[in-house]
Amino acid sequence: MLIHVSVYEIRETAKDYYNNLIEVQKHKAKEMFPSMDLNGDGSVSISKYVNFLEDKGFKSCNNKSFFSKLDKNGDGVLDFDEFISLYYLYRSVNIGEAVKHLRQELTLDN
Ligand SMILES: [Ca+2]
Repeated sequence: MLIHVSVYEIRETAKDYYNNLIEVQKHKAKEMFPSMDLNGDGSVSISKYVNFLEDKGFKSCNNKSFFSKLDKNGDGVLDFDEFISLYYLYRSVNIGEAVKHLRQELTLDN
């Protein structure tokens, strides 16, 4: 059975996921954001994003297309809200599946 997961659905799921986290886990998410936001300007640029994911071994999603998908308002950086989607994918046991679906969607877009 093929379940198509759009970026929109991932964002919505990620939001619910985050809202349902206990405080300790929310704190962890808030701690992870500055680890990507190295100059502390409150946002994550494409280069910070790519370096971070490469560092963590996520080679399949450290590219500009994937970044653009997460960058909801299209301003070229990820703010904390947009970062939540990435955090969700990062924490999800189904990250492999999610990435596969996103890649399919990227292919369709092109
Ligand atoms: Ca943005």
